[in-house]
Amino acid sequence: GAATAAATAVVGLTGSAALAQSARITPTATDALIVVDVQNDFLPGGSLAVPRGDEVIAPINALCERFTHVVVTQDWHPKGHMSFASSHPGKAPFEVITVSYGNQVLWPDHCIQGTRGSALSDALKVDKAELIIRKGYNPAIDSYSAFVEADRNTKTGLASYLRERGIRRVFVTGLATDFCVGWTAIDARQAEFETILIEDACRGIDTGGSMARALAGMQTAGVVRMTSADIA
Ligand code: VGL
Ligand code: ZN
Repeated sequence: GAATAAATAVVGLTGSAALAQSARITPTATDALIVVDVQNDFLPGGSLAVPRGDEVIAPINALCERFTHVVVTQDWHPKGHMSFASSHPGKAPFEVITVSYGNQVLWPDHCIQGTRGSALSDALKVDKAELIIRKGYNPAIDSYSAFVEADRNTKTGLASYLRERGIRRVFVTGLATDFCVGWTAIDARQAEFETILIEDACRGIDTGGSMARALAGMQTAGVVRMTSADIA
């Protein structure tokens, strides 16, 4: 029906998977909202614009009011970063290459430290955020996840930060579902946080089957899917 179609449009689900059961949750002091990469370059007009990426802003702003603890992430690359196609002569954006830690998608230049494109959207109202964690600053390693860089070894410190602050459950939102949001959610599970993906507060890029892979990976990792209507 229409509800299923809407859910499918958001995260690319089909059939009964889109109707995964959920119960209402009231955020407590041991919960954190994680707002991933709502930066100008990932929004309409940006260099790596996520389709309908701007649609995450209203639900995230509303969620922010309901949570005591809010953490924001920023993709934060130096000029000439290895994830940029422009750093690999003859390569084009969205091609995939093999690097020391496995496959690397090549991207248009984006989120270069200190540029307008790397700034959080002006429309994002997350003033109460207690931490802004930056990632992807290592010139030779990409980092989709806010917990562990793409070498799957270098930690950002976020898990320890959250644990020291008594957080046990995280709610993940932002851009893009199939890259930074998905990897962040999977690594949150890896670090033993209860993890909820808020579907209407995410949008994906979907290149080379990335959306299906990310959703399967999240399911395997035990990420629960809800919508912001489930957060009372
Ligand atoms: C992202 C591609 C490259 C993201 C970051 O925020 O999902 N995607 N860098
Ligand atoms: Zn990036």
